[in-house]
Amino acid sequence: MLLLAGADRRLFDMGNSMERNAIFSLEQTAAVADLERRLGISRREFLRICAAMAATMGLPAGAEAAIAAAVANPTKRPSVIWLHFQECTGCTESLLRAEHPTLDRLILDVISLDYHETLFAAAGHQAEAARRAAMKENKGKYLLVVEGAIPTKEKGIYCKVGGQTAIDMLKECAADAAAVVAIGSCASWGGMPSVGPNPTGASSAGAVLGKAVVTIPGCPPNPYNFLSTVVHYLTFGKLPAVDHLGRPKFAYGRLIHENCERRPHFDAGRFAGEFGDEGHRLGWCLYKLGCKGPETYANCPVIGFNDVGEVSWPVGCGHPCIGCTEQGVGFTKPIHALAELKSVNPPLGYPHIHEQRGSGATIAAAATVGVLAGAVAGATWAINKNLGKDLAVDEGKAREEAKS
Ligand code: FSX
Ligand code: SF4
Ligand code: F3S
Repeated sequence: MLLLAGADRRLFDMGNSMERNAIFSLEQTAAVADLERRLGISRREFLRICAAMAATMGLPAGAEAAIAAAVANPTKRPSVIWLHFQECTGCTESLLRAEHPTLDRLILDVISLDYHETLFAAAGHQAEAARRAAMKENKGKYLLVVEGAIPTKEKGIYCKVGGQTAIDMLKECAADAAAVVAIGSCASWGGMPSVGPNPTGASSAGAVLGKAVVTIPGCPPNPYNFLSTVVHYLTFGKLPAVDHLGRPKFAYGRLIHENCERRPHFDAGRFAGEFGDEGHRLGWCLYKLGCKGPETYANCPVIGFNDVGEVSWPVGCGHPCIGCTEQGVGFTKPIHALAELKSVNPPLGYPHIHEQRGSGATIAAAATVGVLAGAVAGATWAINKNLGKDLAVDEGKAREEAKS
């Protein structure tokens, strides 16, 4: 997993030995031993996941230990009420289908999931009674997670659960919640159901509540971003810093285009012209196939999806980004339309002049740009990812030069 590779490095690189000792001494505690039993993962793997989350969120060194201590403590689990409205349930599916065997277990371990329509064994009045009981018991303390858009036309009759409209249920549940998290593009900004002609008046959780909520857009969103957000809340008692759209900055602070492994091809003018052509097979930039990476804010290239290696995200697999996180782009602009180039920020690193694959980054360039732009996690990842390739290219070149 990309994240875990970065986490190993983070654990190894922790400059301060006190910080290193803090996290490694946790390894011996009963709480972590118990977690090992509950989740069926090794202590070391658990600590690596905590380090990965700290790196993803761009937290300072030492945060790993705080995260590990909070996650290992089962008494701290926040109650979560999870609502489903107008959607495909892909948000929950992506969370449960995470290939890494620990991710779904970890998410379900760090929260107390007290109401979730698709995962509940209970049904009907029993389920609704459980929701109300959990809300009463955890008044003012539970996290409300909203998945799916909320239809607002005709007083909301297009979506009812237990005889209650989505509008009423959302308002009732939000009234006593400590925080509201909209998961997926549907709940974040309306998503696919809200794109014209929108016969049901599908709207976002924030618009229906008339207040800002934390949003984790994506169709589906990356479960790591949800997990990291919840773990931040669990560890520090507050949600992570967000942008003007309520998106955690650690995940949506940069354009996909800024971290894309194909960016050097973009800069060098090497584009795939059509699916299956030579440029496409060589892994060149997908801009001319309609890639929306230049106008989409998300960390997909940095953390990838699931556990299948470096290319586990749309562009990595050879498909243009459709901008699923971004209102006005995803499901709105035609897939083949050229993206708007939002910024001329340089990428996190440049390929060497001799390099044909265009995947390299010098440590200095990546680190400098990363630190300056506050994207240490992305830069670290870019260095880790490109370093091996760079070295391989450099070594190959050196061998050739030695021969001649
Ligand atoms: Fe589906 Fe979620 Fe898309 Fe929407 O994800 S994956 S339609 S964002 O609300 O279930
Ligand atoms: Fe990557 Fe797309 Fe940008 Fe090309 S246009 S560099 S494929 S994000
Ligand atoms: Fe969505 Fe684009 Fe990421 S389509 S999953 S924002 S690469």
